[in-house]
Amino acid sequence: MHMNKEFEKRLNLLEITYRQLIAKPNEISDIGNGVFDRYKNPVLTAAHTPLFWRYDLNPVTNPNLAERFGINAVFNAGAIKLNGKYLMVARVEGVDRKSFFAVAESPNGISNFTFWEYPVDLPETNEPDINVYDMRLTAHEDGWIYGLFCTERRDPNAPAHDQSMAVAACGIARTKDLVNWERLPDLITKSPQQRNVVLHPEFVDGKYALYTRPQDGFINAGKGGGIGFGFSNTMENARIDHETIIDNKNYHTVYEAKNGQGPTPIKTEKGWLHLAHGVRNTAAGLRYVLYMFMTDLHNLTKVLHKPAGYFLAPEGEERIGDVSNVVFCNGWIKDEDGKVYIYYASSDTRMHVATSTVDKLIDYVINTPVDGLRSASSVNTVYQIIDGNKDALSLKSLV
Ligand code: M1P
Repeated sequence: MHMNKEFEKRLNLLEITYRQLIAKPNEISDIGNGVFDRYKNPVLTAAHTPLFWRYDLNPVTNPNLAERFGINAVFNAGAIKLNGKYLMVARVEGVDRKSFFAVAESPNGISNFTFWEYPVDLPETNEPDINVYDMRLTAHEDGWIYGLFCTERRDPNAPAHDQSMAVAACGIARTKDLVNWERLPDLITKSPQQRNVVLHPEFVDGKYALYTRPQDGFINAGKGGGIGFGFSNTMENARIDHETIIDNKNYHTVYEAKNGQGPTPIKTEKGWLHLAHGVRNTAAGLRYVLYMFMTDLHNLTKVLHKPAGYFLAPEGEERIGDVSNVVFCNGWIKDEDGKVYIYYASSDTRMHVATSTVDKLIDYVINTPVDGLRSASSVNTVYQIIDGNKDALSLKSLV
């Protein structure tokens, strides 16, 4: 096959750049806060998608080696460890704004993430999805790996002049290997909008337990917006008749406008560890941060501990992207040794990792002061720490 010089040069450069990116090591970025470590490089970006997805590599049909399928962003990934590999099921968004899912794997969880050859071939229901995104993976005790995601379709009641009104529902698919997926009917609840639905990994009294996020509008929470919880008898025709709000939005907090469950909670000896996102409105638009809480091992609706404020907020380049001032997490992996890999997206653009341990996260959730909901309470908390430190310092001088 004849390749013109320009084509050859361009292909060579593209391949070198891609290989360098995939081979790039990653390291902890700074001293951190004692709870988690951030890393210098994002772990997945649009540039990590294979060249053979984006380019027709045939010099006859594409002599200029022009990009044929542009990728805009890679973000909001579900995560799971399978057969010794750290896997993310990323939301890959094309320049056409449509998202789809694709699996990327890494040998160590912090670098060298490489996409599998093909994106996920997700079956559809009778009502085709317009856009799918934000998959949460749950290895359920029934033996399946479930992927719950948002399926978005135009609001059938939208007037012709409004081309942005949409309905978000929870799509459900299951797999054993992340290659072959079985699509199940969408979740039915009483809420007109559902996003951020997450399957609990264990049965509760023989039922499937799900975290939900009922909303009145597609963007605005309206009367909804908290993290809900409900039961379904089956996942083949999932239906929640009653949702209980276990963690509500709250005035003058980082989850004032709305919130949503992040990844599947992690079971610990002290309770279930939850990571969630909280949203508040500002003059510069919505600000998304991550926060944590812990629920009771036996009563999943009972919040035992909830630190004040955010756990992780956008920093540096994380603050800039397609939807700036956003961090979002729908995937984390707890390793056999207790290390936790938190995969979070910044500004709807790229994926990062932060690492911690189950012990550190338990300590964070239990021992960080709660939100007193008033400035005076915050001052009181600082006073307590200062006074406690006097004792600590005088003890130190005795050592
Ligand atoms: O743009 C920020 C996020 O907005 C939505 O989050 P929520 O469901 O809480 O409203 C989602 O579209 C999410 O994908 C996106 O990252």
